[in-house]
Amino acid sequence: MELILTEKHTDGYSVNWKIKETLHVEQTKYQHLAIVETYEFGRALVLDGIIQTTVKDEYMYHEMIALPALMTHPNPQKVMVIGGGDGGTIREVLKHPSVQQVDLVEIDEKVILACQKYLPEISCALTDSRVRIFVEDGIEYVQRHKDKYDVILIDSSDPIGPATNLFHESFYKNVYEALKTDGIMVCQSESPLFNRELLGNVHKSVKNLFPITRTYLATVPTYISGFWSFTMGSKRYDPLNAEIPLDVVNRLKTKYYNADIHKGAFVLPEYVAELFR
Ligand code: AG3
Repeated sequence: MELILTEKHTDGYSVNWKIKETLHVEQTKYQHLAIVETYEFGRALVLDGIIQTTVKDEYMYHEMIALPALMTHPNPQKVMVIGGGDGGTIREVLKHPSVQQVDLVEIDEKVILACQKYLPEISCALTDSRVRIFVEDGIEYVQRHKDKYDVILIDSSDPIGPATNLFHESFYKNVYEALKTDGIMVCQSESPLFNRELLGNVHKSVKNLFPITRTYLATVPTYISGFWSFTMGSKRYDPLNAEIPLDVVNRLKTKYYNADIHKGAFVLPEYVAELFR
């Protein structure tokens, strides 16, 4: 019998994934969680029916949520990742030579446990001694920390379910305050084609708080529309002026990010640029 996962994006658009095997399924306190083995993209984490990451293309997303901010900041030492319980973002953060501590704040411990068991190539960095794991709501966690982090990365699922409030200006304000005076935040800000209003609102909210706001794009083939957006808020450093040290980039062993991508990712097609005018 053929196993199919139907990923429903809108009333008129779904994507069908042929599945070799379902490795894990559970209803957690927060969401429906599954780990499946797909034919085209290898193993995948699925939350509330939406593919969150696959072994074949995860590096495109994880490198691009983490490295532009880390390479913009001249000396990132203390980093927080909100969400991202699969560990992929943490793995990229830890590649940077100046990083000393990464705090992961993930609301759903079951995501961490399932990814540690079934997606070791993505979750491997979670056992690094520089990582501290807090199983907690990121909204509450940021409220208690002021002036502490160099970089904060918001690696959330879509703005439905447990991540809804991670897209609000009141949350970004707390993120702003948790950052040091020259800190940088990046949030994943969804598809620039399917979530236009949301992306426009995220950009506007970040711009209300941070002197430098930049949205950038990356291709992530398994996410809806293939293009994905990230929005950076920076208190001092502009990613467009970042001097990218080539010796550092080369040692990161990336498969997507490089110094040219760093510059090119911020070049926006008109259909995206017009959202911010
Ligand atoms: N975070 C972003 C997943 C968004 C997928 N949404 C969608 N396809 N509609 C994934 C977490 C990876 N660390």
